[in-house]
Amino acid sequence: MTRPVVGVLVMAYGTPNRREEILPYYTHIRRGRPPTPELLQELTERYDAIGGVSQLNRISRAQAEAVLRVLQAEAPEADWRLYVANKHWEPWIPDAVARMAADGIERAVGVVLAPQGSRLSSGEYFEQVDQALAKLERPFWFARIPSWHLEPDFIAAQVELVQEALSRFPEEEPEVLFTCHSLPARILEWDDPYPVHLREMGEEIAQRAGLARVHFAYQSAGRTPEPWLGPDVKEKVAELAREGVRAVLVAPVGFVADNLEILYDLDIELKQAAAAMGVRVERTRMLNDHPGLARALARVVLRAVQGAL
Ligand code: FEC
Repeated sequence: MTRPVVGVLVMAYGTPNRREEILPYYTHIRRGRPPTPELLQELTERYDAIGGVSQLNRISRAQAEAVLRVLQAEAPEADWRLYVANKHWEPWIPDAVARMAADGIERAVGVVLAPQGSRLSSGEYFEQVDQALAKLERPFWFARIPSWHLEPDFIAAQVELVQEALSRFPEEEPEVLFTCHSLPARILEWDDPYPVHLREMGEEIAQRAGLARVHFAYQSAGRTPEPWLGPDVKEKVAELAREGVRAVLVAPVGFVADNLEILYDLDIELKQAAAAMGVRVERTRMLNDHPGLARALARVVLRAVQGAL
């Protein structure tokens, strides 16, 4: 008997692979509006500060391939076909969907390399999928995974990262601050799950790691005039500093890889600002190639296609 073929579309944010790609990448993030020369210069300087480019595309691909290996080992009854695509840079999501159709995929599942859900986060990835599916002559069956923030293997991996980071504070117990990327505050008008997902992730990890207290903040808000979700991570550290706190552990649980928003916004910008306030800031390592991430994603993929195999 032939095994059922299942397409797995793993979607990531995307990053420019070289300097010349920063302008078109930034323009895509801004929905086709090119940035001002000042904004472009500022972003280029941020990439320069982390070594010229971000390794996000390479890490995302490796994470997707690890998910494929778990699926092949745990569910050999299906013939898993992996597709990796980005929201803001090539390989593009619509191209991947067209390729899946050309390859004869009839059943597929999509997952985003970000644990929490929002209409303006995971929702936008699936909008790109839906638009591409709508252009096909014969759209195929496509299961969506809008979020996976409480998946046990993911939580267990985060607990391990928090505990490892706490051991870097032998003399003082830090306050632990969980963060996600900020989003425009207008998401609060439509009961978006994003803030709840951040809180649920933090509380679950904190309870399992035995933390007495937790704090929440948003980071890396966009450079636009509209209000963004807060408190911003810098404001939150300043508030803790005013209360006499001198050590903070930041756990950026809304991200799964080393990327610009981690390596620049936290490791350079936040650490410098915190040092000026007399606060030592450390952050948890990112999941990157942690096997718990691949296991968690493989489990949610399997659940999403169960019944269709
Ligand atoms: O390593 C890299 O090169 C890529 C790092 C990167 C990640 C990332 C994750 C998220 N973003 C989210 C939402 C927004 C919204 C805007 C926005 C803007 C930027 C800019 C850069 C950038 N983002 Fe990003 N984001 C990353 C990089 N992001 C660069 C442009 C410069 C700037 O504003 O800093 C605002 C768009 C606008 O101007 O209208 C909104 C969300 C995530 C979390 C994960 C996800 O995939 O959803 C949400 C990584």
